[in-house]
Amino acid sequence: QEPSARDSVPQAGEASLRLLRRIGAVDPESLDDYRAHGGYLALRRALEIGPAEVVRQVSEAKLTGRGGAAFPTGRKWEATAGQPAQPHYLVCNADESEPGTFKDRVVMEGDPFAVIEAMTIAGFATGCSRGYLYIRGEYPRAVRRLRNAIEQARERGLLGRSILGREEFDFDVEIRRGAGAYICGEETAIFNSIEGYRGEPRSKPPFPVEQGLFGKPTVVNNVETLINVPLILTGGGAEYARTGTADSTGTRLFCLSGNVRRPGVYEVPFGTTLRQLLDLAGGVEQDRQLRAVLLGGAAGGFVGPDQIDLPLSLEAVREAGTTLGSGVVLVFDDTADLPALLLRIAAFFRDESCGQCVPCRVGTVRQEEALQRLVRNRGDGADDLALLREVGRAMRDSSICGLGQTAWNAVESAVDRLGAFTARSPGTGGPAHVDD
Ligand code: L3W
Ligand code: SF4
Repeated sequence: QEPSARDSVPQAGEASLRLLRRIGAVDPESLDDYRAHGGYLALRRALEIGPAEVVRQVSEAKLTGRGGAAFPTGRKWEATAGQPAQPHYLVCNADESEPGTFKDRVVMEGDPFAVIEAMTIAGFATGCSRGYLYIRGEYPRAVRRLRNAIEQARERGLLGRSILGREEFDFDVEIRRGAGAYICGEETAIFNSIEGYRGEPRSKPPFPVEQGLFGKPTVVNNVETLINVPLILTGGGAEYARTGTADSTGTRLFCLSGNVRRPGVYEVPFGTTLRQLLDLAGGVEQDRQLRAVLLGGAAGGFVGPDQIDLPLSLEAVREAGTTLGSGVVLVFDDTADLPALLLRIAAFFRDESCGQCVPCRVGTVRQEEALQRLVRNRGDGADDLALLREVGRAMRDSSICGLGQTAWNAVESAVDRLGAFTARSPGTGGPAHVDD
């Protein structure tokens, strides 16, 4: 049975909820209820102030992308809006496939009209007449709710021609479903998938803002990034930027899972420490010792218990050599078998590599093989550790896309920060099971 959106939302800390404030409170199938909860005020405001001022407010808010790379949204929008080639397209990346990531699902299931309103504002600001919502195929409830939201918005003049009576503003949204490939969350692989080709990434540059979907200027934003925009417009960009830290403004949705007492999606201001976040979720299950936290997902990296007071801001995690990625906080207690976990991550990248470029196609296989040998030898393999580093660097430096560039991050952090092959976790017992 599918859990309801409400099941995934924490009870603790609700007073500070902004992005999640309507979830569980609004009827996700009713446009009237969405309006009764403040819906569509931001679109009206956008139409009043005009596209250039919307982009200015988003830049002033210092909004950054929430899909993993944290690129400044205002810069992306400005670049797209200024392109002479027509038409412009908007793509909402809802292919949420990073292991341990489920925040966008909660938003799409619990507050689908917010996603459609935010896409409409983004389309207005960047001069797009068409938006594609590329959604993970394994999210049937989210698809149903978004489809319903699109239909209701169309019926009420909030999508389609002359939105809210503005003759010059036509914008509509089409849903496209992914088919289970992780790589189809990469922005240019999405373009190929929508155009009917194999979901393989394209080389960048040119960046999508210049040549994206169907070769036209395209703005691609993650679901969580977009739903910040109505908040920015109703409160103002400067006011928005007062939450969080100087360089990481606003709140962030974190997906807590693993050995934590109350897993779920938690919304906290940037700069909240990892310890505070874990405390919100009730701490480590059964009061066991913390062994590690995977921050940012398989493409992110591990941090150890010595980094529990790390502030979760872009600048602090960068300094610590890691990333917030798509908001994954996967908690492992002292029974965790790290080598087995690394093997699982390596198998994931080997499976999901699209095979288009050599460093990633071959590197992900070599990485998994070296890890298998290390596990078999219980860490006694200096040659294999050196090989892992060499392969990891080659993947990072020369892969076409983020998958290959980040495929070594988690392994590197576990080797360097957690001593994955030198200090076995207490309670691990014998060597990890390996499938040859
Ligand atoms: C205009 C420039 N635009 C960069 C744009 C670019 C893209 C964005 C970031 O994502 C992350 C990784 C993992 N002019 C530009 C420009 N852009 N320079 O900015 O670009 P980039 O290339 O830094 O990163 P990316 O390849 O888009 C890599 C994460 O994605 N990841 C997995 C994510 C999974 C989820 C999920 O499940 N929800 O998000 C895998 O790699 O963390 O940091 O739009 O076009 N000069
Ligand atoms: Fe494909 Fe990997 Fe190359 Fe990306 S890095 S294009 S996933 S082979």
